[in-house]
Amino acid sequence: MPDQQPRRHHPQPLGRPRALRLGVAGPVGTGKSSVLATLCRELAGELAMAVVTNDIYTDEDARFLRSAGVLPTERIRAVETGACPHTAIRDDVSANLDAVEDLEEEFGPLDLVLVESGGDNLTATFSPALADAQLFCIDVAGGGDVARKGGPGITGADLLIVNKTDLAPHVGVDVDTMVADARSARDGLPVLALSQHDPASIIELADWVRSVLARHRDGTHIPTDPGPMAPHSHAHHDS
Ligand SMILES: Nc1nc2c(ncn2[C@@H]2O[C@H](COP(=O)(O)OP(=O)(O)OP(=O)(O)O)[C@@H](O)[C@H]2O)c(=O)[nH]1
Ligand SMILES: [Mg+2]
Repeated sequence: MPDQQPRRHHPQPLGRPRALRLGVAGPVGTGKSSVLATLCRELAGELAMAVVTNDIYTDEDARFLRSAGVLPTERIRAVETGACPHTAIRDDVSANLDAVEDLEEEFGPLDLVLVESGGDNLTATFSPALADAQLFCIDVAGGGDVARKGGPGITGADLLIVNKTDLAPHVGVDVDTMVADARSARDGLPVLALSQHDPASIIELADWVRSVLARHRDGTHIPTDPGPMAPHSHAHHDS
């Protein structure tokens, strides 16, 4: 039986909007959890934060973040989607919304809740019902032509990260070309070349989040939908 409980709504203190919910999506292994860990390291000293991770069958991402020691462990919740990762961030976001609201109730008022999507393909995006803003991660190790392949995350996410730029020389990718390709696919939306080994890029990432949070607070940030994934079907195995 699906849970029929009515959705709970937790009032915020007067004059304070609820936490900014920032989604992080992108293909498997592109560095989403590392981006979350970095944002916690950079921002937890100034913002009240919590994290929700999504894995298909495990809570591996949550365990990675807990062991990184970047936030108190109880502020990191795992949603086990048990299905295509995009389903839980796009089609039926109730498990994720419950996790976010539970964290807000227990530890609120919060400033920022980060939600990591399970690693999927190039077409997964967050529903605006779950994420106020979303960033999409691709990495140089996936090949220099990934940025040209498009898809709603690459073209429409609030921020596109071209990640692991430190690896570019080792995989024969020219970062400037990859970033230029990404920019031309995005019609003016921002692109960030990021590496865990490049402190300046980490500062830019944290500043971007601060700027979205400021716009969320003053009411000028309008959540936008990068668009749905391509039509697809799920195989059903009854036996
Ligand atoms: N060289 C390099 N490696 C990185 C960087 N960021 C992440 N990695 C490595 O890339 C691998 C995958 O990183 P994760 O952060 O787990 O990636 P993910 O997207 O969360 O992976 P899934 O949740 O499994 O889809 C790990 O071995 C990280 O250490 C980076 O900037 N440079
Ligand atoms: Mg991860």
